[in-house]
Amino acid sequence: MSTTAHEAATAAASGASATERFHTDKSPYDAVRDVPAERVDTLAREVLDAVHAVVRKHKVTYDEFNALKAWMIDVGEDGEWPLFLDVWLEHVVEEVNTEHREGNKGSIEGPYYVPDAPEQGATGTIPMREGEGGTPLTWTGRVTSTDGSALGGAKVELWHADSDGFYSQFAPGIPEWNLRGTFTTGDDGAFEIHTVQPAPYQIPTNGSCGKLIAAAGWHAWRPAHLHVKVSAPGHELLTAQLYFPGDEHNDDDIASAVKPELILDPQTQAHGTASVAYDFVLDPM
Ligand code: MBD
Ligand code: FE
Repeated sequence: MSTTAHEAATAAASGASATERFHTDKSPYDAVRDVPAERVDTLAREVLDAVHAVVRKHKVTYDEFNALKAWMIDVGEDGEWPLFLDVWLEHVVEEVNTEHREGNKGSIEGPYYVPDAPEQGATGTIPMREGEGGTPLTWTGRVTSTDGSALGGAKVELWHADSDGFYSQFAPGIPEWNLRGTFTTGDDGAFEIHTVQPAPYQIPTNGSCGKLIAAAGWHAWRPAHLHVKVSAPGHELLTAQLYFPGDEHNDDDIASAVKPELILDPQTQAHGTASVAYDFVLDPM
């Protein structure tokens, strides 16, 4: 895919927007203020030990060390630390924090979640533009607890890229809440969501993460995906992504965030639309 001027501007902006968003939505230092020094010491020391081992093993040169410094400065200036960490680290953090669960498998949040997307009820259409691109998709499902009981009033927050691979609030010229909505299950735990299928997604290639990808000879693709957060009182928050069968990047995701349990089985309907059933099972706290 060639990169047009519009796409370049968009990609550069999305990294910096993710940094701004992180500063406004999260209080990361509040969250870690109570981490004991002993724990910080262990983690920081073992990370450094692991890096030292790589330097020794590969006899890293001063040119390489200075290239790393320059690149890390760029990542900060580009605002791409959220992107870098979510693409190359978050999947393991997600893994170790959810391995006890009996309910649904989850996946990483990524850099583009925004809380408080507009409420659409149990059955509704996600906010979208007139003539929004992409195959229309009807998704029916239920939210239950691990004991099988229906979770009425559960929230299903859905956000995803448009058919050009862009996220509202992180790319210019898209209405604020486009393809972002909050659905609330009925008493039976059921929901019905109308949206469009997103396109495969290329992480921004013109910033410092893109420089790393190009320098290493990697690719920048994620398979097409729907992001969700599913929550209900007394239950652990589920953050997940859902994927589409046959996507060539399901086995080769730059963010390593695909699990077989998260691949949908959509059925093509008359008029080329698609429908899919996918339920969520939440673990009690
Ligand atoms: C995305 O859309 C995404 O979901 C992740 C994990 C990283 C970069 C862009
Ligand atoms: Fe995404």
